[in-house]
Amino acid sequence: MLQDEPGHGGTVAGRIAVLGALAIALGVACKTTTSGGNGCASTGADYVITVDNGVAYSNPNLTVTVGKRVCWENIGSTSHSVTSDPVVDSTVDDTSWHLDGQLNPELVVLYAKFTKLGADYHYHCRYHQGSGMIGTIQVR
Ligand SMILES: [Cu+2]
Repeated sequence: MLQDEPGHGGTVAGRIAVLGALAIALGVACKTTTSGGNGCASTGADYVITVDNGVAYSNPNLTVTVGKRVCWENIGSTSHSVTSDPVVDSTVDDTSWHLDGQLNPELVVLYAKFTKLGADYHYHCRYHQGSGMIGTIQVR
């Protein structure tokens, strides 16, 4: 399990940190690369979006209900990110949407604040946005 991996001491719960004064539920956790990636499974996420050595999220257009937890996991060896797009229209978008998670192969990114019914949460990869690596979470 995670706590046995050299160089990543501590418990899973200890590594899933709530960051920021606004209590945005962004967490990162180590995962065991030798087991094929159980990192997101260890977070209890409702949905898992994977990335690999390509330039696409596995499910770039995901629809969830309010309050679900989405976890991004890197199953390849190329670094990516999960980075929120700027909010364009505050009447339809969630102005609390701020996420910039580094998605290295040994990390997962968990976000659990999809709280605005009807909103679209747009995001991209900082490194591969120009290649079309974008995604949207729709809350319906
Ligand atoms: Cu990328």
